[in-house]
This record gives sequence, structure tokens and C-alpha cells, in this order.
Amino acid sequence: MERKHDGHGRDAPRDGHRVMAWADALAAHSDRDGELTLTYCTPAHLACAQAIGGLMREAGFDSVERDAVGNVVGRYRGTAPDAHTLLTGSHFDTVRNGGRYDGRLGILVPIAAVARLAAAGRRPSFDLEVIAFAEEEGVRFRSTFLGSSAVAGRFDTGVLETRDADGISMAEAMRGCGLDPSAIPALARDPSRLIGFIEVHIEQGPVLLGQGLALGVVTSINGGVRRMIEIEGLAGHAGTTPMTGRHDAACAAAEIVLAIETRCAREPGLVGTVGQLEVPNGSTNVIAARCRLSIDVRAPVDAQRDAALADIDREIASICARRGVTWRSDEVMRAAAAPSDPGLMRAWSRALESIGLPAFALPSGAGHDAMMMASLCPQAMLFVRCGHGGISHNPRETIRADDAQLAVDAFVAMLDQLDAAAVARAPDPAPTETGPT
Ligand code: HGY
Ligand code: MN
Ligand code: MN
Repeated sequence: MERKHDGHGRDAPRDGHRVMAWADALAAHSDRDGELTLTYCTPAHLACAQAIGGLMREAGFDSVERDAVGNVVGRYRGTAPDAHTLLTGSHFDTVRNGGRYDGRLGILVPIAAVARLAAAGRRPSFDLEVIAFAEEEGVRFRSTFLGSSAVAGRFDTGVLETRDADGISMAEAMRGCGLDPSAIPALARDPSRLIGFIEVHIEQGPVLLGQGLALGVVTSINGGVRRMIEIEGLAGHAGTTPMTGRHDAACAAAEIVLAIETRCAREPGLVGTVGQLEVPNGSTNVIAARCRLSIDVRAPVDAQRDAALADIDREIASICARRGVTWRSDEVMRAAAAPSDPGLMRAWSRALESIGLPAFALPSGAGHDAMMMASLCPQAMLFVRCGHGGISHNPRETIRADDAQLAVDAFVAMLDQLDAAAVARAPDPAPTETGPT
């Protein structure tokens, strides 16, 4: 394919610009004006799903459907009879006031690749299934990986009764946008029919930017645990209650936040974040009776993460005992660290080298649908350089059109690599039955 640019984005060719324009178009669907916030089963979420389905149809997929959990699934048939399936995709929901490439890039790059193949009348030997996962971030209902857990056969039906901030249950929200929770278990894919799962994702960090590289192969995805901590103290008059002897839930929380930061800063690779911190029904002139905070702890190795969590629990218990407040902890997410499949990593590396790029490898600090899909089949990811210092989960998240172009080139090259491997693996065609001579 003719490329008109010199790699510095001065004149990125068609697919790169098309991916950027599609990302802009999908970003127009938001729960809130003036920012990109797209949460599960809102009207904007449904409109975005429909827009993705439209892009798939225009690209030339053989079938496009919205499944029972709200994933948008495009299938592009392979040439081999009884072909196995390569799964790919990522999520289209976002964090609050998020970026327009997180998740979406892993949907739009494969769509652009299929459009390129369809336009050239080309098909891989295997079936390709591009899945726009309906929910990964866990913003509206705190549960995460809803879309990919359904495909992996790990959907926890218990979450159907969780309620959002307005008291709407997930099951009600799903039915309200035409989904059928009872049909979710049937979405589980048969692992024996799968080649694996590959995911393209914006790096959401500064490593590729620092290396001056457009793309990188992911070695493993950090394992994460998310918890909600509720602290119960004693309300009191802000003006008449002496400072000694207070049971101030907010002060306990403040000590806990800093204890988490101190513990997680002690080891390379370990990260800990309190992203939510609130005094429910608080008043300026009342000592905080309650305080709620979220904890997100991650590490490349589950044991490292769990050791940090055990220390954090001990620290919370000590702080609360000293301050005379009580606490409870609810675990809302636990995702095991997911090493990439070596064979798929090698295929990504060969794909990059085949388009003239170094096969640079790096770990993922962020969580991805690929870690859920790792329970179903082999997985490996491709990262795309993240601009603005690598910032993400922020509207300043950005990529370059020529990097998007290279991502499409690499994706098509990856299909070629997997095709060559499939052909190499394919048993010699059975000798055709020769009739009586
Ligand atoms: O939190 C994460 O790492 C991902 O963006 N859900
Ligand atoms: Mn994200
Ligand atoms: Mn993501």
C-alpha cells in the first residue's frame, strides 16, 4: 500500500486519518455535554454502539450484531472451511471526562484493517471477530470487564443487582436499552475454536513517547485489585468539640490515603491510588461521621500486589483503632496479572519488523479486556504511542495520525503472520478420495 508520509505525521495517509476521524465521531456520544463520559447502558452508550455497528457495516464485515450484554460484534469470514477464529477488540465505554482513544483505538484499528482487506478483496484463512466491548471501566456500576467477561464465560450474574447512583439496577438499565441479561451466559465462546485474542490499545503512559517509537508489544498486564472503604466515626459540633477525643472519619481517611501512597511508593512496579474520597452528606460545621474512599492497587506480580494490600489493611486497622472509628472494606474488582502469550508476542514482533519498525516490548500498568480474555484463550496486545507526555484518563489523551496508520499497517501484518502460522500448522490436506480406478 502506497504511503505518502515520512513517519513524522506531515502527511499521514488515509487509514490513520480515518481512525482519528472515527474516534472524533464516536466522542460526540457522551452522557455529559462538554466532556467525554460514556457509561454503560445510557442513551449515549446505545447511540455509540449503533455508530460502531455502522462503521463495521460500511467497512465490509460479513455480519454485525449487538449481543445480549451490549457488545457490538463484527465478523469477517476467513477462507478456510471450518476456520478457527481470531478475536480482537477493546471497550467503548470511558471513564468520567476521559480520552477518546482509550479502548476505542482497539476497535477502530481492526475496523480500518478489515476495510482495507475488503477493499482489496482479501480474507485471512481464519475468521476474524472484532468485538467492541460494552463496558470495561466500571464507572456506572463499579463492576468492570462486563463485556469481555461475558465473552470469556466469566460474567458474574450477581452484578445484575448492583445499583447506580440513582438506584437503578444493572438489569433494569440493560433491559431499558434492549438487552437481555438472561441471554448473557450463551455468549461464552468455545476456546477450542479460538486462535487467540489480540488487542490494540493506546499505551496510556510515556514509555513509547520516551523511546521515540510509534508501537510496542506488551509483555504482560499488571494485576489489579479495587476496593471501597467505608469509615464510620462520630458526628459532632465543629465549634464546641475539642480536637482531642474526636472520632473524625475524614481525618482517619486522610491518614489512610497517605499510608497507601507511602506503602506503594516503596517498590518499583507497585502503584496505589485513591481516586474517590468523599464525606457523604457532610456539612462544613459538622465533624465527619462517615468517609468513603476507593483503593486501586496494582503490580506486575499478584503476590507483590497482595503483600501491599495486606500491609495496607494492617495500617488501616491501626489508624482506625487509634482514632476510635470503625471501617469496612468491599472488594469490587480483582484481576490477575496477565502475561502475554509468547507465540502471539512473537507474531506481533514479526509484524512490526515486517513494516520496518523495531519490536520494542513493554509491560502494561493499565488494565485491559485482554486480561479478562486471558482466561479464555492466548492473548497479546499492541500499544500505540500516547502523546502529551503519555497522559490518559484525561481529555488531553492524544495519538498521532501516522501512528494510527502504522497501527493499521501492523494489524494487517499481524493477520498475515497468523495466516502464515495457520497455514504452516494446517495438517496436509487429506488425500482426496480417489474413486475406483
Ligand atoms: O483502570 C484501568 O487500568 C483501565 O483503564 N480500566
Ligand atoms: Mn481506561
Ligand atoms: Mn482501556
